[in-house]
Amino acid sequence: MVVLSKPNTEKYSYVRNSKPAPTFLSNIPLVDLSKPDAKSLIVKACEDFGFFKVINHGVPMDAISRLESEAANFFSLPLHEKHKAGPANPFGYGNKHIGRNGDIGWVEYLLLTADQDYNSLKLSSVSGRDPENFGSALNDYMTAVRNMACEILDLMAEGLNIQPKNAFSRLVMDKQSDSVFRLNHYPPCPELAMNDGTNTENKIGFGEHTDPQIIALLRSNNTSGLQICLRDGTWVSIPPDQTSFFVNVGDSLQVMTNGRFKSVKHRVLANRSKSRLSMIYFAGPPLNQKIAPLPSLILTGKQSLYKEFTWFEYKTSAYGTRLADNRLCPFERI
Ligand code: GA4
Repeated sequence: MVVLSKPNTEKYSYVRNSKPAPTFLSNIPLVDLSKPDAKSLIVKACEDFGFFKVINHGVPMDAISRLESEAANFFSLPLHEKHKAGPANPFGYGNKHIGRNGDIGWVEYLLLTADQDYNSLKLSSVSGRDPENFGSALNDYMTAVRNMACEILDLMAEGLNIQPKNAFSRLVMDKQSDSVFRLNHYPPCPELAMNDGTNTENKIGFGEHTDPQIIALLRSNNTSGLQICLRDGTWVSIPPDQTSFFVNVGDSLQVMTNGRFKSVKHRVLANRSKSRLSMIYFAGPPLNQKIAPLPSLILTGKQSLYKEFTWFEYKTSAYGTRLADNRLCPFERI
């Protein structure tokens, strides 16, 4: 079992449950990508929740399992080996510290750029087993998950009646796309295991935030922890499903749809007995891409809710924030 170093010396955040048992969301929007109603269901889910679950996603289970096994192997290495992947500044191995502004979570992670050939990656040399396996698992997974992201974005554009159909997906397919990939490992939290069941506090694995990019595609093992915030402010737990993907609307898509889709606030709580492993692909535009509401989505008589900015400007500003901050604030028109 991997235990994060010095768990008690850092200022972790806790949340108190309103009820002792977590509220599981039973009506998570479910999109079957092989069905003709996928596009309308995606639009509805993005309007109501900024979040949905995808089945028949086309990412081979074999690619997922290979990457999961390589990632588990990486996280089981001694700390000094993991640090060989370099500090997560911005890309590399990180432990507890998230971002640059003091956020702390019960998590260790690998942050990588998503558009690269992983076979030549430095971390191949620290993977412990055959170094080529990690690289090739990353390459295969990334190709499949990028294709899924583009399929979803094309369906979204169709559902919104946007021309051309690839208005969103072309940003992700662009050679300069600034997409990011993250492997998160949440070890079991011994402190929670000590409680007698009456403790209604939960330790934060990854604090509440919205994702800055267009969409994020998350796949996890069978350990719970993910929660989303509903429009009325209630936090609900999302039952894990290792064969499906969960999709989040990001801040950039909120802007491009002029607020019709809302980026979803989400967080991860530490688990008392099981480790959670998640892999998240953040589909982002090129740095020089102008992010603005698509003209056809500014309703007649309405105005753009946002000032114009580039993804580089937004990202630079985002990196100066804390996780829970509203990062779109400086770009809103008053
Ligand atoms: C949240 C989504 C992605 O995990 C991430 C995160 C990034 C980081 O871990 O470096 C940020 C966070 C995320 C938003 C605000 C800033 C930047 C940590 C942080 C406090 C990789 C991303 O793109 O934005």
